[in-house]
Amino acid sequence: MSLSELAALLDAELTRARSEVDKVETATDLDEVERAFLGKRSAVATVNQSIKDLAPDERPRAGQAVSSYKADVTAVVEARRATLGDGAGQALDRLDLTLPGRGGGRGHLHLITQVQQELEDVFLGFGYEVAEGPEVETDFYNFEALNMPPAHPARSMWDTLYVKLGRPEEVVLRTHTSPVQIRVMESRQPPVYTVMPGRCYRRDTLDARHSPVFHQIEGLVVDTGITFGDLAGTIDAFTRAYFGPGHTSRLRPSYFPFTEPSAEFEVTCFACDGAGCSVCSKTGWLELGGCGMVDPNVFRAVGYDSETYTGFAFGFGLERMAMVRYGVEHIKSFFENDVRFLKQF
Ligand code: FA5
Repeated sequence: MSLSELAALLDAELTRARSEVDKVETATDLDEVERAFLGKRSAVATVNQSIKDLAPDERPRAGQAVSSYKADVTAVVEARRATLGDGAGQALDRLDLTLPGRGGGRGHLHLITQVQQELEDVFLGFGYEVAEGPEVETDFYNFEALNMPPAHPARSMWDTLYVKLGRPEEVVLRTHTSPVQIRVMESRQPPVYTVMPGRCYRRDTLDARHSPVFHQIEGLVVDTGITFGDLAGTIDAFTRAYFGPGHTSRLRPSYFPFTEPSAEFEVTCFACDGAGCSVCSKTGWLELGGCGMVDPNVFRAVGYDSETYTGFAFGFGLERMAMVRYGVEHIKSFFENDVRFLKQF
């Protein structure tokens, strides 16, 4: 190819490029035209290859012709690209809003919520109702009505967090769900068969079994002729319904100001099967909660006739239940919100 042929070819290509660029309607088509006139398989690429065959004194002019062709085609393409927009509009035009969405990875209820709902179901099956009460309580409901007048030494059983409201030490973050017992009894006359789940707060240092925030489920039964045998039978039925036949439980004598007699409810440690380990403080048993026969003073505080009615109450820790049932070794796992832990349940 001579220098003049080369120049004529590039002129013709530039004219063709202008007309093709004028016709395009989309950014994709424009990309294609650009490739056709400037890419590896374009006429200018062939021309470029043939420059070496020209006489040495012609080569610089041929090089200039190629450069000027490339600059002209690029300018034409860029001008058209500007009128077509930056491509975002094109992409938007192609967005099909009728397509189904991508899977959103839906979550599920937290393990403690699942445990709470399952326990509610067990007790609903026994004929109980479910009630709730406030997490910020007055001293009256958290302590006084539960047979702990001001300065009663038994208050020290609970490391309490006070709220700056009312008189000093009048408002507390409830240390247990037992104040809901009082609220339920104030609102109605016996018979009462109720469970009361909820969050509790104590100034407890975090360890494998204790957290400053945790959950309990309270139970209260008040009727005529209720005995400690009914309490023991209920706990036994509940243990079998919830943990299954492989678990044994025991009631160990204890003390609570609002029940008399009182007991601790314990199950065999899941981590060592009763042999004794760090999870159960080497006792082989894990304490799940307290229980007992409602003290007549509590009935008096709510205006129930303690000569006619007897009853029992219990309060269990939900995190402890979940630890036993699912083999969770540290209570902090429930609060860290590590998805790798949460999604297992
Ligand atoms: C009580 O809170 C009583 N109100 C229980 C009760 C109710 C007794 C009705 C009699 C009649 P206690 O302080 O032992 O008792 O707590 C009960 C359970 O709550 C414990 O066995 C444990 O399972 C759970 N619990 C208590 N403190 C914590 C904590 N810091 N972290 C996790 N769980 C806890």
